[in-house]
Amino acid sequence: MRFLHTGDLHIGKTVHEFSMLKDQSYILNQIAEIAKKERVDALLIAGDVYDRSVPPAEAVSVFDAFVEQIRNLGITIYVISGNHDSAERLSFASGLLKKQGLIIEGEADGKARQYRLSDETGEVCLYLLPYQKNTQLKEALEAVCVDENAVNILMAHAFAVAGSELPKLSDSEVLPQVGTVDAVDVSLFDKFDYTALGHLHGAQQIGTGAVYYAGSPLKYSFSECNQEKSVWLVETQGRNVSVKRWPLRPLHDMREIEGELSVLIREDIASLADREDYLSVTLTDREELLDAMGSLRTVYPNVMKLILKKNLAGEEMSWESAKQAREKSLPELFSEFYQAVRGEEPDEERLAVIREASEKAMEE
Ligand SMILES: [Mn+2]
Repeated sequence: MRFLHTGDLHIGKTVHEFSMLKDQSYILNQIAEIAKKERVDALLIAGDVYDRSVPPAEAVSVFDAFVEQIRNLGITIYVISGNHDSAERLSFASGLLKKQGLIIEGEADGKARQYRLSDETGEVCLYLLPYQKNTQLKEALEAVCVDENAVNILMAHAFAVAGSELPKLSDSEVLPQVGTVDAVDVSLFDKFDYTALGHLHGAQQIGTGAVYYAGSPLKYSFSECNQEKSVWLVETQGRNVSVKRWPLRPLHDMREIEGELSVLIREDIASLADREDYLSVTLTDREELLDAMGSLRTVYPNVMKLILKKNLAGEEMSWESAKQAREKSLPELFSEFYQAVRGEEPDEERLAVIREASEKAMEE
């Protein structure tokens, strides 16, 4: 049998105030294309369907269109809740939907739900474990009695590590834990032939067994700039399991660029890559810039983040100059500030107002 493993869709997420809905629709469509091309039997969605427990209406519509598209291909869908989902809301009408080939396991009750699938290639036992506390998760896993005559596949939403080795982490995961204290060890999954995990946003294998994170289908933070997003194609044949990576191509990629404003907005520079990519721009200019974001966005409409290199740590005022600043009078400091912001000396009228205010302050 053939499965497609994805997760951490985070439908409805905004990144630096940009809605990702169009990008999400686009990438879900691509996942449906892959599912169709590979003629998979089932789609596994390993939690964090939505970004919030109360998703915006548009996000629900996007997911609704996606499940319909997949079901129209005759593919069964298995979904578990992640830490971002509301288990109850996600489970709405799940009893009815089950009969329609959309299986949603939202509510954690310390037990793994078991589904049995079979065709001419053999039997598969699928265990679904919605997001829950580690103690419950461990108990549920220990209680699972795998079928030695079938391929045993587990789907869970958890933070798994192999020994003391820290997995690849991203900024968009919002992990409440630090280090590996709250993680579960990968050895817990030893009895399964494939473990389809959700929670971490970088696609990766944990340890040396068949334990895989699908990762989010899109880059949701600049810490994921260099990740390649993908889905896993899992094929079972008798008691054997093979895993293949299918890369995803986003509508807009996420990149970081750095340089002087005047250079970055040059036509020959901007045309080197897709200018509609989501960008984090670091400007190296030393002088003050008026409306740098506005200038950048005329060339790169999707600038998400602007960093001024001269404001970065290491360029802070030294103790010497801080002391000098303290010894300066208020009108002197105002003149310097005005000069820095406006590029010219303040006029006499403005200075008079500051002098007056300064003298008043001294009197009090
Ligand atoms: Mn997630």
